[in-house]
Amino acid sequence: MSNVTRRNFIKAGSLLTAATALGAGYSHSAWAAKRPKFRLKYANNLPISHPMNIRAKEMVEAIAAESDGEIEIRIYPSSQLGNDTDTLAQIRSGAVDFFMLSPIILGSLITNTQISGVGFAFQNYDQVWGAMDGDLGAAVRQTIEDNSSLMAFEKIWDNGFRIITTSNKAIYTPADLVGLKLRVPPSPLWTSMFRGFDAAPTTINFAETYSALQTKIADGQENPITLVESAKLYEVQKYLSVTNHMWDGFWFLANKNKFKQLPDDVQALIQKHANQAAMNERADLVQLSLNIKATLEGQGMVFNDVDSTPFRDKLRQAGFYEEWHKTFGNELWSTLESAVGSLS
Ligand code: X2X
Repeated sequence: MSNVTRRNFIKAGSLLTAATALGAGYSHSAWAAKRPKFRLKYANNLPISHPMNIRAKEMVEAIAAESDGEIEIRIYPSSQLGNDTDTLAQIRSGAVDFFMLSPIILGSLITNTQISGVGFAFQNYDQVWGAMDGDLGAAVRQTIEDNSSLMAFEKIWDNGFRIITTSNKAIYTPADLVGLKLRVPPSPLWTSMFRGFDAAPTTINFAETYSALQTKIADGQENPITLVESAKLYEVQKYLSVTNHMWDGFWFLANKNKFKQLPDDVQALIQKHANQAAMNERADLVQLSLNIKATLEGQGMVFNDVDSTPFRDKLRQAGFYEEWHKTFGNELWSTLESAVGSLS
């Protein structure tokens, strides 16, 4: 793509359809002028500079190119169509065709999707991908398809291991979480986990998180380090405590009926490129995480490492693992434990 460079694109402020962007700069102008046969809408809540949106742009461009301009997917990043709660309603109704959403937020609709977010379960990416590309991911995708108007594509995208930032103190031990006004995404598991630490979790959609931190509605939040940078949370947060308390991903969700009404070859083409983009984004996030500490320290953030053992012990004493083992059931819980070891 000659003239539509990554920099011009990011300056654009919103992601255009592949056809429009490519029409502006791509050599195959013949099909770019063609009227697409399938015009689809894809929403997500991340900044356009996040690797997830960079790879999503490549994905829609590849789909447009390989379909000779017949498939146009317009991307709406940064919650442009509404916050996660609103957009979840839109994809359920079919007003939006695709939506990238954390399995833990999806848990507000389908409880068992939250299994991948159990606190301190995953210790490393070998465990994550062994589970999410294996039996646990398959079980969660099946429960999504069986219990909603949605379906999830095979490869989950990576959000990363979540850490805690605050404006007022470093977090070293569970005692530091007591009474902390902590923003969490809308999900029963998130609230339950931080109540287990006697924190004061407050449910706020990501779209409203920066302003909530700026106005001190919340003193802290928890997100992967790459999002602290891409969402510029360092502007309103001072301390970054490397808790790695949860791994989180993003399911590429489709409205099941609308997607299955597309011709089989169109479905296959979209899934091929979406799954490939997920694999590329996973690699991007690992690379990005290597140098991001220096970047954030350069922005004035103060880092500290954390020993996770006391945090896991506290959750155990609070009955968190017991509660969610009961909620998810023995079969799903043992699928998780077969990937990460015993949590009880
Ligand atoms: O809302 C969040 O914190 C985010 C962006 O990480 C998710 O979508 C779960």
